[in-house]
Amino acid sequence: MGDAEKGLFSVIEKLKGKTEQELRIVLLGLDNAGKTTLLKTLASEDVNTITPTQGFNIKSVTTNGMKLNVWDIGGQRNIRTFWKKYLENTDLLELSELIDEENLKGVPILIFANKQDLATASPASEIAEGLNLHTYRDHEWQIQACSALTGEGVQDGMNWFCNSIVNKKK
Ligand SMILES: Nc1nc2c(ncn2[C@@H]2O[C@H](COP(=O)(O)OP(=O)(O)OP(=O)(O)O)[C@@H](O)[C@H]2O)c(=O)[nH]1
Ligand SMILES: [Mg+2]
Repeated sequence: MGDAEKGLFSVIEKLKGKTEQELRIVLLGLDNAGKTTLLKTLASEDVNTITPTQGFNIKSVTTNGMKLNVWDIGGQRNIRTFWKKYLENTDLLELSELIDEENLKGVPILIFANKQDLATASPASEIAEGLNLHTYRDHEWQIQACSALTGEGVQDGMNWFCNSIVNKKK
């Protein structure tokens, strides 16, 4: 392929928005849960100047040889009605409420039990029980204790996700 063709090829791939190793992740959760902090930690950015998200943020991060396009959608009540709009072609969803969405068939679910650096944080096991995760039969799921602020547990969660995608493709 010549340079011009390569350039065109990469533009087409970008327009298609998805190559084999490029995945789309949607991060959902209540306001103040720490989604934007998590996203910034994943992207190795400063987490000290974050304000509530009024719409959404998108960042691309590369991990485990995969390009992850992560959508971080504001969790305030008035924004939650728009969540479903973001769910087409999604490779990962965080949040149980939308589990039966047709667009999310077979999508693995990773739940971050965030803020574990706080003494008052609920343990992951309690959250798993509260969300009835054991009743989910149609999605692979995992709960990961983490602190988006310190980064602890964040990479473990992403490793699980990347492995589950790789295993699905086998
Ligand atoms: N102690 C502690 N605080 C955290 C952690 N993650 C986020 N926070 C704090 O929680 C607050 C809310 O974090 P955000 O990342 O803005 O939360 P969000 O889920 O994006 O909120 P919305 O955009 O409103 O949906 C901020 O003050 C963060 O510093 C964590 O792991 N530990
Ligand atoms: Mg936010």
